Amino acid sequence: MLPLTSGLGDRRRGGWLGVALALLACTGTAWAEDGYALWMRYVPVDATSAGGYRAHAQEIVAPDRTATQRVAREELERGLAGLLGVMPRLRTTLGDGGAFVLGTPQSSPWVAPFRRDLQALGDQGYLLRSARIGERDVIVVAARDDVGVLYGVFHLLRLMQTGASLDRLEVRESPAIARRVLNHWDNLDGYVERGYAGGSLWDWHTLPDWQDPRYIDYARANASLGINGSVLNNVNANALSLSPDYLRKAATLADVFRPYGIRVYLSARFSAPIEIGGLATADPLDPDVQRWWRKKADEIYALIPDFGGFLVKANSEGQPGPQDYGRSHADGANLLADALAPHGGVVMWRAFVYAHDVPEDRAKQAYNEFVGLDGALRRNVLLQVKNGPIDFQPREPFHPLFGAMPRTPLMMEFQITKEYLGFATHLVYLGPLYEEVLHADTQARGPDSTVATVIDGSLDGHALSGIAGVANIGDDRTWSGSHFDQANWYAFGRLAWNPRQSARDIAADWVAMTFSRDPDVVTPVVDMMMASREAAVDYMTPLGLHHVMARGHHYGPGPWVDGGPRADWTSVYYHRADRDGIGFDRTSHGSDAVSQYAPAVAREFDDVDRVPESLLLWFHHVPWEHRMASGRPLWDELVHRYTHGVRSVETMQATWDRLQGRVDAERHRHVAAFLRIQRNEAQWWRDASVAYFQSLNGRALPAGETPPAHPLAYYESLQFPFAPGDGR
Ligand code: BDP
Repeated sequence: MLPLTSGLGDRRRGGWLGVALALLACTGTAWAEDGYALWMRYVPVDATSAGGYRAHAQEIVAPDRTATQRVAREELERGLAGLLGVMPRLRTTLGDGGAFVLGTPQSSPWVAPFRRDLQALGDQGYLLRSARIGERDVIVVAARDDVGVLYGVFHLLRLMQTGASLDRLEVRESPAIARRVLNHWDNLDGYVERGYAGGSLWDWHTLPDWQDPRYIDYARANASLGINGSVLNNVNANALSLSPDYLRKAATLADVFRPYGIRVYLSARFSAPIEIGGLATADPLDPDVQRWWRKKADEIYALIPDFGGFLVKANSEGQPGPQDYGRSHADGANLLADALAPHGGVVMWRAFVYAHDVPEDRAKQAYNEFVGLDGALRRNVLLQVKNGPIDFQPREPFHPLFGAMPRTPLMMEFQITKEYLGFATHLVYLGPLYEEVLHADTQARGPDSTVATVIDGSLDGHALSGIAGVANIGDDRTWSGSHFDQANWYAFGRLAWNPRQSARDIAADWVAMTFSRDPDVVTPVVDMMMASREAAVDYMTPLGLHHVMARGHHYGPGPWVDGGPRADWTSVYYHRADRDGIGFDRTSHGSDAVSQYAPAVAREFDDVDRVPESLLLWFHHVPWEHRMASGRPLWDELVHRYTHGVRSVETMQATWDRLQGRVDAERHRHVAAFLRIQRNEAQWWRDASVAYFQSLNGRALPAGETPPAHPLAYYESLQFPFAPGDGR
């Protein structure tokens, strides 16, 4: 078997050889279905669809002057070779056959007539249209800029990969959010914090001299989704990443990514002026410090002219920051913003901040810290807010800062890597989680003030807008540590482009491109994916429970976690269970976190009869007898949910088993093995949690429920010193 998929995107293999290889790849047996190709497999389409597509595929009429123009054309060639087994003629003028016509009004005379149609599109938007030019039927991929054309090509390929018709084609797309960014929590030594997909993709040691072809495939995958930024290093940053040597390495990655419309950003360590600048302070009001950052920005832009900017974690979990000098987060953010502003860079300042001395319900702290800074941040600062007020839990209410800072562009931070959702071994499709948050109504300016309208800038009229996903990408052959985790990268990218899309539709596209277009595969797999997040919530943190994972590495259950350096790093702080009841009272009678939401939302969350049951224990401390909508007492309902979570995974296993023979054996086996792990770990979660809460309330199990397999002490004794991804 040929290792065909390695370095599939290596442009040095371009031209006829690349096409020949792609054709060979399509003959069937030579294709290694190891997941490397992601959703860009370009396997042959059925004969009927192919007939329709081939009519257009005699020529590609495209400009060939810029690197982006070239990669757009090459991607189309690669796609057509795989999907249809054809090698269209490449032309810069229109010939006499059916053609795909690519370009911008400036780069192509054939696209110039569409100038007016493109006016309504935003930057990077594109138009796909079937049109007649002279006597010829063509498919036009038109945009205002080259990157828009590249995005349009990927969209066109998606249509073909999913078997859509190209007749009467009329697609207009513009990104809703300007900065669509991956955050890599990659350390300079190659370790990925909260990474479950192997080591870092970036080989800092061999950069800048060696450019791993995989960097190109990474860029292709992101461009296929419209992701246009990459923060290369961990938010728990090492100042060395700003040193001349590492900047040269980053500049090389920027060079590789540039044709694909991806800008490089770096996480900046606030104390870098001390650590690599030799200054005695990093005080943001110190003129030497200000000068240092300005010079640093100049140095970066000399190497990376389109550098995106800095991401900063400051005064959070031990990271240095402006408060070390008695200054505010605004002072800190503005210091860096002023240094970047002359070059057009932005600061993405993280709101994931909670105090050292734990004075308050942790869920309230970021809001308290930042809400008063509205209007105090420079125009090139985005405040990057995690989706919920605690920390990437299987379910959280939306963060109360969304809608609360009208004068500040707020950026979303989602986690794609599944730190709290079973790592890469659990099949949990995050599309529904993202969708739930984006569609949540903050009610900040009345109804329909959804989180999506906050972050796309439309609610308060911000041109600067952004969304970040903490990447689940590593050097594992599958990129994401499992086949199904690729779907989370994919869904993040698609929703970043258009946060109003449905998670189900996105899943359907992904399955069709990744596994099979056969509806007998797509339908059950999509159903399985759509149910998977709720399954994980049920077996891990039902009814609004949160942060009950094992300490540190967060692998497996740890509802008993207590003691240690700070209360809000323990589980008992969050669930507050005892003999009589369970849940965190965040109502107006408790920590009053509810008051951080707009009044209509606050009233709903505050009222035990109106709060969604899925968030009950997030906002309320209730007795074990509390009557649930099902008619069951809370305790019975809790156990029922845990068990239901396990059963849901069994249903997923059964679905997957039935697909044997319809999905290639290589990936089928891999997924089946991971589902077995998930099934066993779901049972572990259920049993450990039931045993623990039962030890507090002394209640009998509801009728029909199986007792945990082991006594509580057994679950408490389990140790996993080498669980992956732990912070260090
Ligand atoms: C937590 C992670 C930790 C990160 C932190 C952050 O456990 O590794 O550094 O978030 O977002 O969820 O800064």
